[in-house]
Amino acid sequence: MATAPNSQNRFDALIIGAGFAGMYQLHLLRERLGLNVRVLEAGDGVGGTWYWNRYPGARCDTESHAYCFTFSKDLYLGWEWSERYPQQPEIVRYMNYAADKLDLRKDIQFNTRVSGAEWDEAAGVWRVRTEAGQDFSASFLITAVGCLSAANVPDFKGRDGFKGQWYHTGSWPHEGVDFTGKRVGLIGTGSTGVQATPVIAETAAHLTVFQRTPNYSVPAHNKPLKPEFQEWTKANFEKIRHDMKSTPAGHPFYIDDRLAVETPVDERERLLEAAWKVGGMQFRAVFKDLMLDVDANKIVADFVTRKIRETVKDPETAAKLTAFDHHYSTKRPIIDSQYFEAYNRDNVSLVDVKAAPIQEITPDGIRTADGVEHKLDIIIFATGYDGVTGPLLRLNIKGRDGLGLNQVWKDGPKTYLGLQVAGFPNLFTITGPQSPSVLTNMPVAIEQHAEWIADAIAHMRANGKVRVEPQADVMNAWGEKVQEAANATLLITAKSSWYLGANVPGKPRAFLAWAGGMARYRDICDDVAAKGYEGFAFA
Ligand code: NA7
Repeated sequence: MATAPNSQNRFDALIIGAGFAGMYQLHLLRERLGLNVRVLEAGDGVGGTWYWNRYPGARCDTESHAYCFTFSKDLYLGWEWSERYPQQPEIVRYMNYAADKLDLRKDIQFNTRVSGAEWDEAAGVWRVRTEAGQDFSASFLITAVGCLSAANVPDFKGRDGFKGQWYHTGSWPHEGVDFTGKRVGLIGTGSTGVQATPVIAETAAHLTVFQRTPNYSVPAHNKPLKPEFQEWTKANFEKIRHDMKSTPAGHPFYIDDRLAVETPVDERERLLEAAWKVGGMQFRAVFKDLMLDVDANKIVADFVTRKIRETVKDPETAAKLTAFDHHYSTKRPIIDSQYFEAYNRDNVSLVDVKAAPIQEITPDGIRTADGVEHKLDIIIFATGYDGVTGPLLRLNIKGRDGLGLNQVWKDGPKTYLGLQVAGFPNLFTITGPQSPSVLTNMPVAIEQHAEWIADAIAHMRANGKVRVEPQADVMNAWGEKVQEAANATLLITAKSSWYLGANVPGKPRAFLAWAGGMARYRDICDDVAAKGYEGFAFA
């Protein structure tokens, strides 16, 4: 029986966030289980990360036909993507389409930012507060806050005394920013900086990119989708869905079986050139040993480096852009549209802030350690996020006996399957730390988690259970498996990666995601459920 909502804002389940995760979880709990659910969302619309990330050039790196819900064929067939990689506005339109089609809005409370959540042991409910002072309670609390929603804004000396405007890309003004005639400084060359650079360069008087660590990037080869392709995706929905569920990263393509180290040089070159023409994330599928073997990785890294050097005309700039400190694809792989080409423009320059770090922000710009003051009208922080754990920690979650999540995670995240934490009954974390999350095509990871959570709650209700949390010892065992999975790949070698928490000063170093592949993870979770939710304690 579902609990009737009342004046105390009492629900069966509260979900925080109305991106892909919150939307699907709401749909499942409401339609499949008949629960009374409320979604609390800080923004005034659905979209999650895409609601906030409106910076110039914001675009998804997963191909559009695979960056969407696939739990419903009807939903899939009812939408048509226009480009190979969807731009931010198109994704938000898609999510509004899904929200309408599934009639989700009536159970989402917008403009509501959660400021704290505490488990009430006596009542067996979560008590949730909002910034506006509203109180809610629910048997289940499900976080759907995304992995990249807590902005990392470096606390540079003088930042607030800057006379111009500054923005973080993750909370971009909805009305946009006009760069015409402006001197723009962009700090950061991760996926965001790489996407924004060529677009800003088109209108700014001058764009200065401040690069700390260079990143490899391959061309996205974005293009409008032809009607024949759109028809093909509709006719092949089942196959696309099956492939997305069968591959390690949740994309609808398979990694080649060939080993780079065993492929003759000429053949290797031919394969790399062909993969370069395909571009995008699929480039990495060229060899099976790319992420496993340093020699194989070097073959691909050298190829990408050569391509960048061929593109960038100024040899000094090309050298700075290719002074890599990590193996190819061991930090979040980047795909671009004319990023390196942008450095051939007269109005774009690159400043190496590893050689001369940013010392302060002056009223007129940015001063680097070599004494140069770069005069600017606008500064853009494309400096990334306190990834994966950050969005959860800033919710101020307290479990049994007032135990803070920040205390349990002070040396890095501890979870069981990235889904639950001991001491925090009935709290589920969609795409939480130590689950595949950011190493996969997110909608695939989200659908799997939301379905597993709905099944677990259904199991509890069928068996008269009201509480679930992991047994204390299983978290350590899962943590070891997560570490082993990362150690088996080259991902663990990238010391400056946000996957390891290295980008946020003071953040404990721990590999934040399950690197053993989405398909294998799904099997592990299914197996746990089949064994009566092994490792979970019910009351
Ligand atoms: P990323 O990938 O974390 O990139 C942030 C960039 O900002 C990166 O180049 C950082 O250099 C740079 N950065 C961060 N702090 C500083 C300071 N203090 N000084 C100079 N430069 C700095 O974030 P994105 O937003 O690009 O991408 C996030 C994810 O969104 C992406 O991975 C996709 O999953 C989608 P660093 O490399 O740390 O030296």
